[in-house]
Amino acid sequence: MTVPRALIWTVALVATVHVTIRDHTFVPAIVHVKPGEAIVWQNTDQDPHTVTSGSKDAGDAKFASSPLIPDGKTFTLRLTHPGKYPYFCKPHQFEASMHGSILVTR
Ligand SMILES: [Cu+2]
Repeated sequence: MTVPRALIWTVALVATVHVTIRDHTFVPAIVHVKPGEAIVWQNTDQDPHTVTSGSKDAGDAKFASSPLIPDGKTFTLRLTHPGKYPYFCKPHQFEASMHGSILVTR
């Protein structure tokens, strides 16, 4: 079967980066994406986690925080502006492994 070139381009443009949350750890802790690419976190822990912008208690609100993500559920985020976006999990902000970074570059 021949796949039209236009379709291949479409697939490339909606590439998705996956982050797994397991044992209170974002894996991988640092992800690189292009503007607009989807980042999908999947929680595989029994404990709920969040993806919250910033690196401190209150966060910096560069993007809207996820709700608590239950076991087995996902949260999807797209960032359109290049930059470095540190993030953390609100309930476990004092655990080093519950911090991560998103690097958005053109
Ligand atoms: Cu957490």
